[in-house]
Amino acid sequence: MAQLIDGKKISADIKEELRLEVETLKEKGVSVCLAVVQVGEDPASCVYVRNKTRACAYIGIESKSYELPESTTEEELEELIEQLNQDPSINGILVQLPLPAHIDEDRIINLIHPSKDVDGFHPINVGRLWTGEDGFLSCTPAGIIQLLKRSHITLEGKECVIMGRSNIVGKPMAALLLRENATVTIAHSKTENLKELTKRADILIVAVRKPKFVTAEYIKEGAVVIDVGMHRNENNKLCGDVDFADVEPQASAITPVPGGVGPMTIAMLMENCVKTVRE
Ligand code: BQF
Repeated sequence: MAQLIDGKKISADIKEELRLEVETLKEKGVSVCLAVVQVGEDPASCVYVRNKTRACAYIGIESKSYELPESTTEEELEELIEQLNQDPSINGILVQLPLPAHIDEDRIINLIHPSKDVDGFHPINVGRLWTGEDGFLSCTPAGIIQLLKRSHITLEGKECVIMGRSNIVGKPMAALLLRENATVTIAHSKTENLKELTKRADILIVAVRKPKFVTAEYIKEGAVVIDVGMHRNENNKLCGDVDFADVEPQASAITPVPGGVGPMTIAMLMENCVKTVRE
């Protein structure tokens, strides 16, 4: 039986630590405010935004919601971002992705001031990550590092394989694992002999955006398996990129979906929000 890595519990621990820190900050007259910007009403995005504003409320972070219609132009969104950049009462800016197809995501990300970039997507923060300077970390990879550390899984010298090369998960995940002295390989859709590669992994991070893509054949006996996927099946049930029932007997530790990486993404967003006001 594999150890179940409980993201719900670990994220609750982190949120409790942050709640106490925010309480102390309030006594010193310091408050935190997050601007949450959503364009359109994609149902999944609505759930994610609600998770984020709820977490803010729990921790004592103020949140201001900006719900814009699907028809919002890029110029209108840019104007809002610039206004939030200038507003000293706003500490962090979160623009929920994906944006509608007529808006250039990269342009918007580049516009958010790096000091308010709590998603850690701005190229300045990406550069800081790769050079080892202090900055905002991409929430999902940062959450995965916390999951592993707080589960007492050592990273130093371990062979880590990341499946997926996105700017949001795969690439920053590689940087963070390197920082922990792991040996890192990124596999992607063009990788040859994929299973041979993934079977070498002591720690396999799966972010391929394909439901139940990874089966036992991809896994070395005793590997740690981290599932970043988030899909809804025919019965509206959540599942990941990993076929959990098939892989679990082969793994030494594994994250469930839901209750694995997802809650950690939210916890690390909260961490970044608090970081905006730390000394
Ligand atoms: C859980 C996200 C894909 C694309 C854009 C808790 C979340 C999810 C699951 C959540 C995600 C996924 C978020 C659980 C935010 C994670 O209990 O398992 C929380 O809210 N997430 C997002 O903002 O954008 C996404 C996945």
